Amino acid sequence: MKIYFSGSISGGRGRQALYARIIGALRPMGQVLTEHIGDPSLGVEGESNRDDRFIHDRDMAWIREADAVVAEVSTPSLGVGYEIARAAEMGKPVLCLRDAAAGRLSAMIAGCPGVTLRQYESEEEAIRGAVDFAVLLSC
Ligand code: 6IA
Repeated sequence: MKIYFSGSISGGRGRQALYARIIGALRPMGQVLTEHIGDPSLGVEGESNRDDRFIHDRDMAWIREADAVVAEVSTPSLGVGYEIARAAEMGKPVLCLRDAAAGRLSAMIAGCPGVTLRQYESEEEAIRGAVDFAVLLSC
């Protein structure tokens, strides 16, 4: 199974360590196409050696190729919201993980049919949510 993990870059890298933990937990379930999202050396400037069009087209191709999208939505990010919307439109299963203590989630994500929203109280719960989703899809 190919999984597209979506997490904030320009929106802020405060949850990068959690992204890395989720990606690490998903890795045994298949191929995570976006390992770089968890990379601590990737800052808010993103991949500065790539131009925007390259990044957009590559990421869209990966979403098309993916069997599922797992998005961490606690840090507001235009790019994450865009990826969720495009994936939902393609009919891909989309899981959104959200820290229950984070600010209000946009109704455009919380109310999007085709998006499964899972709130978590701890990082362990977030990781379990991602793994349960992948297990369910691989059955
Ligand atoms: O709006 P954000 O940057 O927070 O959006 C993050 C999401 O969009 C992630 O899930 C990525 O898959 C994708 N994305 C957005 N920007 C980049 C990027 N560099 N590199 C890789 N993925 C990205 C931006 C580089 C630019 C500042 C020159």
